[in-house]
Amino acid sequence: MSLPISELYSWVNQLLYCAREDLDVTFSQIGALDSMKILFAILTSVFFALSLMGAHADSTSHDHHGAEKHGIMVKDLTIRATTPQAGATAAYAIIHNHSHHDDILLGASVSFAKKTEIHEMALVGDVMKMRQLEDGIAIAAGETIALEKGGNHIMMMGLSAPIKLDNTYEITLHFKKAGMMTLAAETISLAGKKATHSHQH
Ligand SMILES: [Cu+2]
Repeated sequence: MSLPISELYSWVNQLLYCAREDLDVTFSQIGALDSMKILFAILTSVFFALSLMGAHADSTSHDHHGAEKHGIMVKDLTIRATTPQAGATAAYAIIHNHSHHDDILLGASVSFAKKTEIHEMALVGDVMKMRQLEDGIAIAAGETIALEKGGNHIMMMGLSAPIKLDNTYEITLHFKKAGMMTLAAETISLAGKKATHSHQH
């Protein structure tokens, strides 16, 4: 969108003409100073609108297992390799809300599992159990959340095949404001598995 100044100025004059018709004031009563003020106000709002359009442009950038969209930065997306028998696995990431408004990680989806959920770990009696976070995970403006071993995580159940170290897996994260983000996850080994929960769904 670009409007020549002359066009804007004739638009302002048109507005002033209408104002004169409606309010029965003469052009000279409105005065050159006021018309300059109106022109300045219009130019300001045009530039403001343009800068908003720029800020909200879909500026998705990709790097290694990370991406940014609408100010949501995802880093270190990893998925855990499985044994041939395992029917489920977990994925982890660091998510930073770089934007000026709160967002929510509503869920995730993958093509290689029947069901993908956001889980939390909770102490039930003296046993750590995981359960679904139905409302997702809120990420306030400026806040960083970690999906990590022993904490909140992305859970994929009903795997169509074991997760292998040398394969690449794409995970789509669903954010309330930022929308969908699809990233390639780094596959991590089963080593250190004792730090994770048992998969009993
Ligand atoms: Cu889980």
